[in-house]
Amino acid sequence: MSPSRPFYVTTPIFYISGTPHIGHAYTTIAADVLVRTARAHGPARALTGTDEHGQKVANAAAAAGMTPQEYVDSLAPRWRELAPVFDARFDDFIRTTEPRHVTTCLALFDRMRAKGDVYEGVYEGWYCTHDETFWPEAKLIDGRCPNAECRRPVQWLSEKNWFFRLSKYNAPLLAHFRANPDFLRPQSRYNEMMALLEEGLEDFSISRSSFDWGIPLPGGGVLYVWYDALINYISALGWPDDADGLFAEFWPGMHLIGKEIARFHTIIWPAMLWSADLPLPARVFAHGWITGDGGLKIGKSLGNAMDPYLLVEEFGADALRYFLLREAPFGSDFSISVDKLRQRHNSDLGNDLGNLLRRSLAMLAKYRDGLVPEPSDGRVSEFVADLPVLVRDHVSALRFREALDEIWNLVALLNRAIDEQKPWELHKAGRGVELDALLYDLCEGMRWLSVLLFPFMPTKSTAIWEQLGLEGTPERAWADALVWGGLAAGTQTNPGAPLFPRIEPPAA
Ligand code: ME8
Repeated sequence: MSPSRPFYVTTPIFYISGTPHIGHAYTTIAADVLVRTARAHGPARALTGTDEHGQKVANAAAAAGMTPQEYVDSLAPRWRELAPVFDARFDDFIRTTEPRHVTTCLALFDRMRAKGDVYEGVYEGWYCTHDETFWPEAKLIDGRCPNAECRRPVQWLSEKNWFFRLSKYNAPLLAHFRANPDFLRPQSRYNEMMALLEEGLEDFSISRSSFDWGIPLPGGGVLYVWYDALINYISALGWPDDADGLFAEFWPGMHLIGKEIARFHTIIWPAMLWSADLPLPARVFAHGWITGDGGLKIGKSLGNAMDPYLLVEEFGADALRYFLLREAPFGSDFSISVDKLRQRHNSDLGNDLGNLLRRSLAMLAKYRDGLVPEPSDGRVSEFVADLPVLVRDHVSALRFREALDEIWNLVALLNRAIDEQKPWELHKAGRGVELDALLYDLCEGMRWLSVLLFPFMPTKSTAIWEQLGLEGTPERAWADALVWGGLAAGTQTNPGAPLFPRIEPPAA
């Protein structure tokens, strides 16, 4: 996220036949916070989308009595609406069944083949048709499928397929990892991938000939679904037909993924790009998992805390966004529960932030008819001087929690200023200059909060902006907006509804 380079972030493309849940929302929200922060500093772009090929999709379509295309078309809208529900704003949504994606996949395949990295071979092994999985001989149990819920007989299957010479990129990948420890974060995932690289990589099949729901290859067969899926990150930038456009501006980008797909993104995908003489992704961050409710009670009004739509209904998108990024370090697993969410909603958001706005604007209304006094240059201006850089650095390094901690230090400072300086006493004692200085600090401090919080809580930070009586929205270039004294004297504030009205637990 350097000021000189345009910023590009992607989420995984989600399996179209899956059900959107809180984990998908998590990656989507994190990508949105990243790109909103980046947009405050220069050109930035975010991509999400759907992964629509593969045998499972074909089977599900058949079961639903539809063609695969009809089936994926019927499911795409529910994934398209995922980001907007969480107030996440993506520049593009790619579907792997779109012609623009097919063109890019075939062009990449041709490049890799021309390089001598794609060759024909026989893909064979023990296959369980029910599970659609190849099993190594050593894994079979009494010659049957090792999946405890299946245990059906397996068959020897042999397919003529295209293979990618992944082994050729083993040494370059090792060197790349060693020279760029930040290529994959957090450290735990980096260590895991290093272990795989040290073990050695084998070539693997990048096409299938036993089914046909995929991108067809000229000589027969279809592309393997993961090979096809990874390419979405550059097909959405128009490579190769429009390689001088978005691709030239935004590639290489950064991939945000869950930890289970690190191997595809940091070993296979970079090798594919290398083979096609294209730049590797700039960075990959493999975040942790949201686990079940960890045995914690789920409120009666919510059947399932993992359903992100219900959570948004109950708490609003901004509170959910805040909770997910404040609750745990981004690389770690964590569990969520409605109780924890409610608690953070009521304390951090309602008491700390919401009451700060309410109290400050109420005092301004009472003592100064709601008009912002002359700018002061006191303690708060010194405190905030480094804040934009700190917050931006934390966000760029995916330390969302730490970024919010820094912002909350300002919230705490402003609340403390009220408690310690007691504006009601200043007023009673006729100490008007000090009262003006304090009221200005509070209003200007909240203007800063509104700008800094915009990437995390776009709707509520806009409400703060509006209650301060400001025009437009807090979506601004930080370099211009975060200058102390930006709030003009005489601005008529406009107190409104509480930001985060208290949410009571359901009656027992
Ligand atoms: O893997 N906690 O798609 P997918 C946190 N199509 N994040 C979670 C999560 C959880 N419990 N569950 C899912 C695929 N995610 C492929 C990707 S990319 C070229 C192809 C998030 O629908 C997380 O980002 O299974 C994870 O990597 C992704 O959803 C998996 O989504």
